[in-house]
Amino acid sequence: MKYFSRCLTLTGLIFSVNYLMAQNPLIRDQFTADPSARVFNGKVYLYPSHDILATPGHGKAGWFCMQDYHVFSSTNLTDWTDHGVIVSQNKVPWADSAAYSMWAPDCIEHAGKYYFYFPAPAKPGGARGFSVGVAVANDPSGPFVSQPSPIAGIHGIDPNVQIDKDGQAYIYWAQGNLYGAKLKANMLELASEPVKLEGFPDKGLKEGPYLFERKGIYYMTYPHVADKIERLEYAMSNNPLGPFKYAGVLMDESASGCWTNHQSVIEFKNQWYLFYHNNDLSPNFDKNRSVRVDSLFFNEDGSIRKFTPTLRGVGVSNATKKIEMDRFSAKSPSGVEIAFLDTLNKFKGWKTIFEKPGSWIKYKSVSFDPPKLKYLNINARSATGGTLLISIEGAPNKIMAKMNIPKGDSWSVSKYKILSTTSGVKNLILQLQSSGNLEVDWISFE
Ligand code: FUB
Repeated sequence: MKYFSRCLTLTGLIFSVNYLMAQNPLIRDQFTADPSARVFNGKVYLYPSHDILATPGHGKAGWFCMQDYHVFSSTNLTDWTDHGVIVSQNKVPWADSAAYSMWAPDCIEHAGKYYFYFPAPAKPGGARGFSVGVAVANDPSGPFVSQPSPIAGIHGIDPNVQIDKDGQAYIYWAQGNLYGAKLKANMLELASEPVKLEGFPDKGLKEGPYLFERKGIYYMTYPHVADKIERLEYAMSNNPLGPFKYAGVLMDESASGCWTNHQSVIEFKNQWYLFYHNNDLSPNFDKNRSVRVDSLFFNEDGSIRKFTPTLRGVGVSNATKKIEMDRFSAKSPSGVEIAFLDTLNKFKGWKTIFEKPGSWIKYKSVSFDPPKLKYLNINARSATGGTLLISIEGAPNKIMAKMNIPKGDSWSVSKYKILSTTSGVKNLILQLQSSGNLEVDWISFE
């Protein structure tokens, strides 16, 4: 896990602020799902669900279990700050504090205030099923104060709120199908009767609506169970409440078999991004999920290019920080495996295992700033001993460093002299030159 934290003491309260540095998944010290990403004041804010494992008396074993929400922020999509808990089930006046069902949320800014929308079951005696509540803050990272009651007229999950160019706010939610309504200017009450949104496949569960507008087109994105598990689809319209026209599959069912997916789309510094989730840190239990982000691209006609999830994710990695080659951009078809560093504590992350001479792994977009770095550090171990080479894509014969990893059981950090210095943003290739079995945790330059 690559993060450090500090504690701030303010009027007797302890606020913990964690700084996380990661590719996909983005957050590595807890489970995160259902990402709603937003750009506020030039920063990206991430409002995910917070999956935990149910324990006796706390949630239902084998099912989704969530008791609160954190918010994270980033200026570069690579380094994320955890601002801590913003809303929890025992601080919402109307919510059942024994339900552990704080499902997919959203947040939006209106007139200088931040409105956080979240689904939760009401206290016994209240509405059945899920209601949608609102908590309000003066800052995107909180503190958020929950409204005394949920929004009247909404029964369902996965709220999503968008404000149109004319200032009219819309709220969307799911209850098997997708629904929408106008919101009043106070952002707390419906201004129109809910309507079932039209234009989506009739069969199969649809949930997680997330609407965005680009060049006058309203894109409704949503997870849909077309076969056995969810995939991401989208539909287009020239009206925020539709009717929509089904436009295709955005992202296929996950290769890992994670049953759910859930998305949000933002434009940040002239690039579009899709946030989604997978079960990277919990391969055997898909209700403990992790948020990811990758770039999203549009075709000339406004349709969205089908999306391929990656481990490398987005952003430029600085060469002087720890680079995890296991979050690779590409690798040789055989001879390289990715595995957990510690199967008993998956939050420790992954390692790359090289097993075949010539096998390689590529990691894109590393910034050599300052340029002409002189040394490479590698945290590695090898049961056999062996030699690794590192080079820059496009210059295979110009070896940056040759690393003779000695035989041994323990992880150790070794320093090697750079043979050929570089500058700018480069794609790195790490390759096993010799035979043997070599494991690499991270590399960094100095
Ligand atoms: O996280 C609980 C539920 O799983 C969400 O509300 C759905 O969108 C699905 O991701």
